[in-house]
Amino acid sequence: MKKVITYGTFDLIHVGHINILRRAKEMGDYLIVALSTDSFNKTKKKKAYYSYEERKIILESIRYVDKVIPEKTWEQKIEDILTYHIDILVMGDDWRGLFDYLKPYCDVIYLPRTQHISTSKIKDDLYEG
Ligand code: C2G
Repeated sequence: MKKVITYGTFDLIHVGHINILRRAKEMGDYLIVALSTDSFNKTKKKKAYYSYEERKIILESIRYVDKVIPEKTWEQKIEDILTYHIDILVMGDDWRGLFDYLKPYCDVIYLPRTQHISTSKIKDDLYEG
């Protein structure tokens, strides 16, 4: 069984998130999403609209997602890859190169981001009313 992992905040789920989850799942048989906790979001200077628990419920309802684990630190990725026997790490290409240090442990693939959509764009568009 080929196991894939991806990391993120996944707040206000949108088509860009679904596209990365679908493509990540298509690369294997089992997809784990390491979901940024509310406190880890603080270190990322992000404030999610939905709490970790709400974002977890939403992700677990998506057909491509097989398991959701908490992302608490930048440093947990090697341990996650070893613990869950991960074959492929998939991220959007805004992260290109930043996870290459994981190549000794698993394949690292960066996929093109979905254009013209982001959680911050949604917030900005709503704010403009
Ligand atoms: N994404 C995408 N297209 C978009 C928006 C997001 O492909 N239009 C991808 C991102 O590249 C990322 C994933 O969706 O791979 C989740 O995006 P975020 O929730 O913004 O996650 P991020 O803050 O990038 O967290 O340790 C890694 C970090 O936790 C990644």
